[in-house]
Amino acid sequence: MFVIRVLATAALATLSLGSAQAQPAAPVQVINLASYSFSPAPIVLHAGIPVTLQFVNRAGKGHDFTAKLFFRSARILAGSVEGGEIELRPGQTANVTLIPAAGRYNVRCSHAFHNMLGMHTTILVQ
Ligand SMILES: [Cu+2]
Repeated sequence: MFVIRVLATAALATLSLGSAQAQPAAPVQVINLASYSFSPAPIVLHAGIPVTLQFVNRAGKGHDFTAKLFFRSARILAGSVEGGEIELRPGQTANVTLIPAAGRYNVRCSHAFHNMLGMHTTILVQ
């Protein structure tokens, strides 16, 4: 029984490796959310180059990454962006792969008072 389980796990691992390799690899840019800041700040990206944004909420409360114009201007390749924002529960991580368009964009957390408390920055795509 143990052997079968090990073989099944190995087969699954091979399958998931295979599908990961089928995707074009994009460099990962980690974006940390904390109470009440984003880092890095500003967020600097290369125009026209695919990138995976990995949003990590390191706080013990919910935050979001709201950048409507940035997401509207970009070409989203993978991941879910609803209404120009990424909502993150405490400790949650979310990935979005996109091709950013050149420009300067505002980012904020839309939760009540968080922007006022300093939770905003800029995305520079150049
Ligand atoms: Cu917030």
